[in-house]
Amino acid sequence: HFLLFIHSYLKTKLGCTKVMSSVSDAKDQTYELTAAHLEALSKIKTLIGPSGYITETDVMQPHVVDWRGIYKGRTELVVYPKTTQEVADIVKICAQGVMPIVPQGGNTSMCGGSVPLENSPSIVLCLSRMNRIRDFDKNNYTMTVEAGCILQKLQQTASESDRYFPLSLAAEGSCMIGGNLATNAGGTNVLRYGNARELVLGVEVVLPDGQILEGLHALRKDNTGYDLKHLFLGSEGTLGIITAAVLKLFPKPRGIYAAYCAVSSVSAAIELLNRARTESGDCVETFELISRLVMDLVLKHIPNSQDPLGQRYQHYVLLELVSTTEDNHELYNRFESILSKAMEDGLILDAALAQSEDQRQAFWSLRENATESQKIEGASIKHDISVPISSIPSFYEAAWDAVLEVEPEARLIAFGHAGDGNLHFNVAEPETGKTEDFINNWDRINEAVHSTVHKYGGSISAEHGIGQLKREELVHYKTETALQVMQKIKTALDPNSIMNPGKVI
Ligand code: FAD
Ligand code: 2HG
Ligand code: ZN
Repeated sequence: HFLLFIHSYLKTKLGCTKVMSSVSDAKDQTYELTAAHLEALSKIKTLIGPSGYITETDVMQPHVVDWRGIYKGRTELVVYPKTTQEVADIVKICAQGVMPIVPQGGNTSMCGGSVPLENSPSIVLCLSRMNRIRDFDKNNYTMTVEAGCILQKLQQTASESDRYFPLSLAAEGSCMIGGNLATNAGGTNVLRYGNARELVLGVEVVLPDGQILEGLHALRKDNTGYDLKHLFLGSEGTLGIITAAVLKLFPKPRGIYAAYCAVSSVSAAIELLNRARTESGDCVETFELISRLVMDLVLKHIPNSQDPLGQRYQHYVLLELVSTTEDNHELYNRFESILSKAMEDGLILDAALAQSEDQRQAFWSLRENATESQKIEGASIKHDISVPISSIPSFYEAAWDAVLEVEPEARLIAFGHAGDGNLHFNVAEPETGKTEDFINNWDRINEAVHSTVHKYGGSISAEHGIGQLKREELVHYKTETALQVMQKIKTALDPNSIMNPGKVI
């Protein structure tokens, strides 16, 4: 029911989704294909051959519906190129026929960026078959990979050669590196290693006219003019298609220690972060805040989940320290003393320090299943926000007060990367189930959270991007000048707007 209301809400508001009807229903088609479109489709089919594309509506379904089940688009064809040259040839055909292209990786976007619109023609270009590791240079601490490599596979490849690729997020088993780079993904290790943008030395991109921009440089220093790769990192497929990238690797950690801590308040959590960073010699790899409702949902919906602490608390932190040296007892002992001191000082109310890899994984399962369990509970109005780390406690309070003014019975599902100043400040409908009223308040709830974010100098999209979900809101929170510069870049590279139209700007 919740999704049904979201569909109808978005349909009324944006005119771009369907209310539970089949996307294949021809009579619902709201656009017509031109002769140029038909020619482009036919040329793509001939170029790639029958094993490289699909057109059957039911088989294409997973490519046109987003992970959250909010956006349902339609497409004429899904194509799976195997090489950069094939991508370039497809894009050239599309440029000639002015046929829009939606680049797609694992389709785990949180903001409807990876699925086509419902009311305009497009093809989906899925990178999943471009999944080779082209080069692994252990001594240069780099690997050159194709866009369709699954993130988890890249982490494993690095690890097998005693190296570390630190990008990590709950969707890592299905998201692809091209999608990670196109969204400048964050995840749980940003505090120590930076977000996806900071893990890239070079990219290869197919531009909207079909030219290949060769930029697979494995250099840590290169100041030869504008650094073009940054245009494409975080551009959500609106400026070109990333086909390959050179990724930075790091020494593999020798010891990882995880603690699940109940903290006395959000501000105690931030004080704990400060202490952990300074007192560990800046060895904090992860600092994730988890509110009680998140724990409740995971315990309710995810089999075999267990609360590591005996009692209920309001806020938790999953804190990890890493050591890159073999002898890591010293760090473990320091971790224990940081925790006991924080307990003496009332910052921590209770804590469990993982004694085995299984225990550590069990802690992570509580955190990583936050999104999945929310989905099972009935979706929520998500706010992927960031503010300066020091402002998190006062932001948290102010934003929640503002939401309660709109919907006094709303439930707060707050969690995420507090160590980066990034919270998933998600608002769930009241338990009493006034779904329709709640959804009708969508704009007001967004406004309550986002205007508070703005007041604290924050961002309305810390890591998920803009996609379709926040496109309308972006104009309220970016300056006129910034929007103009973005538009100029878009027009310069993609004058016919064939790259992922209807997304970002
Ligand atoms: P897709 O969803 O397929 O695409 C995302 C965007 O990139 C789209 O706009 C698409 O058009 C574009 N794109 C895809 N591939 C290319 C390409 N090769 N070239 C150009 N454009 C391309 N995100 C975070 O940042 N941090 C998290 O912690 C996090 N956790 C998540 C947890 C769960 C359970 C889920 C479902 C999602 C999570 N996400 C998170 C969001 C999502 O996983 C990331 O945005 C991810 O980087 C998207 O990768 P993907 O391969 O699925 O890309
Ligand atoms: C995470 O950190 C993701 O797990 C998803 O960014 C956040 O569900 C969400 O809002
Ligand atoms: Zn996140």
